Amino acid sequence: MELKKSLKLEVLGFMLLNVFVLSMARKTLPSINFVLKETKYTRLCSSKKILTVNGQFPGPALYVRKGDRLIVNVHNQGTYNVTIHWHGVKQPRNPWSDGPEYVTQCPIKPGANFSYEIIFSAEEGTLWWHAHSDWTRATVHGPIIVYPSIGTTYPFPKPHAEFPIVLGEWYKGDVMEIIQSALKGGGEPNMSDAYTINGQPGDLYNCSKSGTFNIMVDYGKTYLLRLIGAIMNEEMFFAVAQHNLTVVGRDGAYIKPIETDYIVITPGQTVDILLTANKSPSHYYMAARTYAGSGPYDNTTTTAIVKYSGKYTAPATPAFPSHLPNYTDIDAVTNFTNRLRALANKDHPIDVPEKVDTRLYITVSMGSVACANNSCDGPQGGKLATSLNNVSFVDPAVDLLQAYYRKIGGIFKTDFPNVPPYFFNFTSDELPNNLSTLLKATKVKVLEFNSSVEIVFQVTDIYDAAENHPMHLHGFSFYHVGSGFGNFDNKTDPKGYNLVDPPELNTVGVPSNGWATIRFRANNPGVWFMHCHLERHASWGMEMAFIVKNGPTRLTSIRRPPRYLNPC
Ligand SMILES: *[C@@H]1O[C@H](CO)[C@@H](O)[C@H](O)[C@H]1NC(C)=O
Ligand SMILES: *[C@@H]1O[C@H](CO)[C@@H](O)[C@H](O)[C@H]1NC(C)=O
Ligand SMILES: *[C@@H]1O[C@H](CO)[C@@H](O)[C@H](O)[C@H]1NC(C)=O
Ligand SMILES: *[C@@H]1O[C@H](CO)[C@@H](O)[C@H](O)[C@H]1NC(C)=O
Ligand SMILES: *[C@@H]1O[C@H](CO)[C@@H](O)[C@H](O)[C@H]1NC(C)=O
Ligand SMILES: *[C@@H]1O[C@H](CO)[C@@H](O)[C@H](O)[C@H]1NC(C)=O
Ligand SMILES: *[C@@H]1O[C@H](CO)[C@@H](O)[C@H](O)[C@H]1NC(C)=O
Ligand SMILES: *[C@@H]1O[C@H](CO)[C@@H](O)[C@H](O)[C@H]1NC(C)=O
Ligand SMILES: *[C@@H]1O[C@H](CO)[C@@H](O)[C@H](O)[C@H]1NC(C)=O
Ligand SMILES: *[C@@H]1O[C@H](CO)[C@@H](O)[C@H](O)[C@H]1NC(C)=O
Ligand SMILES: *[C@@H]1O[C@H](CO)[C@@H](O)[C@H](O)[C@H]1NC(C)=O
Ligand SMILES: *[C@@H]1O[C@H](CO)[C@@H](O)[C@H](O)[C@H]1NC(C)=O
Ligand SMILES: [Cu+2]
Repeated sequence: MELKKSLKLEVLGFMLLNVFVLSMARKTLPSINFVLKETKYTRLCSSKKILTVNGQFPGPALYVRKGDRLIVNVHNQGTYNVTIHWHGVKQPRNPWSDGPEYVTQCPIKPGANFSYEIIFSAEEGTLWWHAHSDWTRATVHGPIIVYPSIGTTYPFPKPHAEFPIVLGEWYKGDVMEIIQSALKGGGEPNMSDAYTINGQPGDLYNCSKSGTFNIMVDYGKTYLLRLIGAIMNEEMFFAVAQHNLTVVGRDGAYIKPIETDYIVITPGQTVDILLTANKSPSHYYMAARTYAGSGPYDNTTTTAIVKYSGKYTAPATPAFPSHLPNYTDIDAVTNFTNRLRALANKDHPIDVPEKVDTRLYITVSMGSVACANNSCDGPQGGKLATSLNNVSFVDPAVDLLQAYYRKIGGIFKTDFPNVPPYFFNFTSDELPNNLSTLLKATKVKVLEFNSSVEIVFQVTDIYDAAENHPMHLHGFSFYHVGSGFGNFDNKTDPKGYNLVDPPELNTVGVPSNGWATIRFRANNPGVWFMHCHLERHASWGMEMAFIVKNGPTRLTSIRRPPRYLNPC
């Protein structure tokens, strides 16, 4: 079959690379180019160069159908190392194209290239792609829209039209400098200066009015908003003035519809929302602001406008969503999260492991490392760090996948602990600082092929880290079977698990001062990263990787590597 042309369409402010792929046997896969380059953008009254894909911010949307495959040729014409991750795409047997640097590949250096083969399988709904190298993802990201396969349709009435809504974060400074200088000094990185909806901060910031993103709607019609959490460091609340929202999907899987007047989205998550235009024709703001724990946060609010078609006098200022929860409204987070249920019907069955082969209890912690003469900017003059079960991930010299596949010794250890090395009252208000020391190392957990795995994430309150940690697993989706506050109790808490219709996710918000349990079947051989999707936490080491062993046959084993791999 011949290469499908990349149709360029200007739709909704996105240059869409339209890659509808035919689901049939083929010799040549459809392919498109991603050219990474520095591009000048003006926001908040100032201009700067940002790293983009094909000059676009947010980057181009990929449109596919369930089960498709496609090639993305990435050419790095920028000045930083880069890799691209296809967030939420399971990539069966194909960790080679997953993307996290030093985990499944070495970086694509400036001037170099790499071809990713993206293999879709069970995913249906909204996903996204983003850079997975330092903080380049701040500007290098875009939607992935997975339509139902031919002959099937949505489990809800077909929407009249759809809009990707990418929530992002804008820094006046250079993002790479911000994280590099924070890592050097040991303190917190600079806060962002704005949040964005499809690249635009909106009317509540200076110099933004002309560029505010808007959607046109017809009275009586229903629209699908595909909300993407491309934010760097904060969870967000989102709402539309005077309109209720019906949530129908999360992370590329359907859920039982929920009617709500606000939603919560963490970095890494996606939410599919139906919006019915049934209010008086006018202009209405959609708005997003952060749910923040302790500490300083960017308290600005990003907006876009829902505009009804037809003749009417629009207000000078659109109505603002009065139900948008306030910054510290933890009940609003819990109430929303606890309502999510997998659709779990005949056409969209789920398969929650009931028996568990491998159980992990993982503490999610802040911490620090000592600095000569206590001269750094972190607590007690040390450097801020983070850990999972007290291990703070250190990038290896060669990517883990290559080291594993080619049996290169000395790159990683396989003794990532199954339980925290030390039990204490993890969520106590007063934790001694001597708990904050952690171990810097490159450790993985090896899983037997097809074993069923349960992970309980337990947040600790070291350094009073009252934050929700969005934990993201590559290579799988998992079932979120339960969560709660305080210390996980392994006798009573499992009794409350939902094993009937838990939501199927790739990123779970672990509540601050609490825990969350996930289950999945390790049926995808490869090397798969797991990390907090708050970018500063990941930079400080809140990361680990699984190695899932091959199964008994060729079709249950890792595919052969692509012909060209970037060297380290
Ligand atoms: C990609 O990089 C390889 C290795 O440097 C090179 O051989 C190849 O020509 C490059 N391809 C393109 C399209 O630039
Ligand atoms: C961080 O913020 C401080 C204070 O506004 C500023 O002086 C500094 O240049 C910023 N750092 C970077 C890397 O942008
Ligand atoms: C916008 O600019 C004005 C005038 O320079 C300033 O007083 C105001 O604080 C700015 N507002 C924001 C949100 O930055
Ligand atoms: C909107 O949803 C909320 C939460 O489910 C509900 O309490 C409220 O009645 C709904 N409002 C309208 C106008 O339907
Ligand atoms: C936002 O934070 C700034 C300090 O960074 C503070 O001056 C301002 O009052 C805060 N605004 C709101 C609405 O909380
Ligand atoms: C929202 O939260 C901020 C910070 O906690 C507080 O200062 C403000 O009064 C709150 N606003 C409302 C409307 O509750
Ligand atoms: C959360 O739910 C509880 C119990 O239903 C209710 O009392 C509370 O008002 C809700 N809070 C928010 C912020 O929705
Ligand atoms: C630490 O302090 C000692 C004595 O004041 C000094 O000699 C040494 O150079 C300092 N080291 C660093 C890394 O600043
Ligand atoms: C753990 O600490 C919390 C908060 O300080 C406290 O409420 C709880 O009782 C403690 N649990 C135990 C078992 O001591
Ligand atoms: C973490 O590991 C470090 C280094 O091995 C050790 O000193 C510390 O006590 C451990 N902390 C906890 C909370 O397990
Ligand atoms: C349950 O937790 C306790 C510590 O709170 C631990 O000693 C025990 O081994 C755990 N049991 C299981 C089955 O994991
Ligand atoms: C870019 O990647 C190469 C290969 O791993 C590495 O040697 C180099 O240090 C990286 N550059 C930066 C700035 O991280
Ligand atoms: Cu985190």
